[in-house]
Amino acid sequence: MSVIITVAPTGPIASKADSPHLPTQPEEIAEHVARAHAAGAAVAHLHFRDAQDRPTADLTIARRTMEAIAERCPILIQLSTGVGLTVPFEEREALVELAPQMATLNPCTMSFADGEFRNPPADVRRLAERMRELGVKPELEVYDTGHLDACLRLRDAGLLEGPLQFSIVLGVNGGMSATAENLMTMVRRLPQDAIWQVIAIGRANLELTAIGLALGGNCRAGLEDTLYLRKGELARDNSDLVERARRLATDLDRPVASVDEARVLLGLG
Ligand code: KMH
Ligand code: ZN
Repeated sequence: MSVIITVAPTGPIASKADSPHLPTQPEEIAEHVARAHAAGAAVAHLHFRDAQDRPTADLTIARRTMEAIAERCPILIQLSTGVGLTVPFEEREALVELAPQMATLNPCTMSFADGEFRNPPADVRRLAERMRELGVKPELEVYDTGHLDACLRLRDAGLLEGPLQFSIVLGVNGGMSATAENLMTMVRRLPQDAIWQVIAIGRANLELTAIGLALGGNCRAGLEDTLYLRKGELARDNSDLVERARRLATDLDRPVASVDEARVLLGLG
């Protein structure tokens, strides 16, 4: 089965002080995404920053970034509705009005690093409903087993249509830790027809990405998840991390999906 590689170029947490290579402004992000697409990424998971590099759900910035990417490559767009810890849910959910092919749906409120990541049940249900109306495919970000159960309840309530698409997120302080055992526990609990990828934050990124690929999952690569290519060496570009994911997949004898193949595999029509 082909591997869908998602590039996550920016995220909501790191700053240019953490790595001068982090793209934060529309044109920078578009340049990184274009190089990541050339390296094998079929999906771009996008967070936006304002002029002061703070996480934002500003629709003008989002539109400008999406247009700058579309001018450069045909990569599929997955908007983060997680956005950032300090952004109100009402602003976060408005991003799906831009009708991207995909957007994330975070099913549960949780501690997240030193902050609180608010996803009240009624807000999550409203967002899931709106995504269904707009035909935006939810990418379900699960940080623990209870989050997976919450997604299955949304499905049973008719708010999510299968096959469900999951990101198993490991290594966030507040979610499950980044261990192979936790990954296996989650993979075993997924619905049979689920599409899934591993998102491993920090130093376990490479190992757990490799295990996820070996288990038949897709993968995510990018500076949102790790700023380092290897211990003590900052990744100079998102494409370096995508190249590494591509090598892992190829060495595991799994072809890397093109954008068109990814569109079919993800049921995007
Ligand atoms: N906003 C972060 C706290 C997502 O991309 O939807 C988590 C996040 C998940 O960004
Ligand atoms: Zn994200």
